[in-house]
Amino acid sequence: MFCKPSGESGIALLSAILVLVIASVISVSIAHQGAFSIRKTSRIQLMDKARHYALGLEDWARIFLSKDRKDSSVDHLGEDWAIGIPGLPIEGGFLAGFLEDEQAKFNLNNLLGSEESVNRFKRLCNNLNVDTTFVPALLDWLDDDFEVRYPDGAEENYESYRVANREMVDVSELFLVKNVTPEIFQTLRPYIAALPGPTKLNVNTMSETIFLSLGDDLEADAFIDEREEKEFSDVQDFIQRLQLTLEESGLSVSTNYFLAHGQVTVGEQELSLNSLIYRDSEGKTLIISRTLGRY
Ligand SMILES: [Ca+2]
Ligand SMILES: [Ca+2]
Repeated sequence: MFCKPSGESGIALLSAILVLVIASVISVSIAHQGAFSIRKTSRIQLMDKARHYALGLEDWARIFLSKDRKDSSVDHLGEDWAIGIPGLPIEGGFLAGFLEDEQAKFNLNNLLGSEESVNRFKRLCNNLNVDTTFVPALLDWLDDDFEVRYPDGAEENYESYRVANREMVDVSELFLVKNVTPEIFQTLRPYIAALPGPTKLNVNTMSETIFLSLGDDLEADAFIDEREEKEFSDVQDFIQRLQLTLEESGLSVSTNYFLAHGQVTVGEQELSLNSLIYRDSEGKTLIISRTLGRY
């Protein structure tokens, strides 16, 4: 869904940058290990090579995002960063990757910031037929006090539970919250994020489901049609073109947090990469978290 081509020039540029990054990855890899034939290398060497490629993909993502911020301050799905790499042959295998806008999703850490965020989250749950009984326990999990919210909250007194009493670092923490079933977690998973501090939702990248959580009686078709016509230049543009009457707080047309996904196969070795990247208003990037694992 994030692989929208935005024209040949974008793809050509993307490939050119990727080739440069991969070339540097290979030279680092060779410098580390000495030149070797792929057939003669051990499993560990192949895995090491796969890791270099995965980190190369991450570098590529950072370069790309940095360039994107210098080009414009608006982020939308027609931009080059949203194209993705469906599968590029490399020596002994292939690599693939794509970037996901984490501000297209509901940030669970926004819940303590405003009543409006709680309303949006409950609306999201209702629209997905998810029972909201767990929401007070989630707020207790996040807030830094030990006062149980009535009637379904949960602090230290709940079974063998240890509440975090701080922001979530990863959405998987939701799974630990009282009254969150595996079904609830799986249903919400595609629509939620755990980002540091309060963040805004990007109206240019959010899904229909997230759009519908912004207010009652909204029309998703009109939203998608209007956005495909042209991305929203600012929040006012979004409100006016769709003739909306809703709470404007917490909305934006640009993004600071992206999730880079990568898959690398070298010989028998397969490696996945998930890196949360922060990009500031000048285009400087920072890796917030990184998971490298076999898939
Ligand atoms: Ca952009
Ligand atoms: Ca608490």
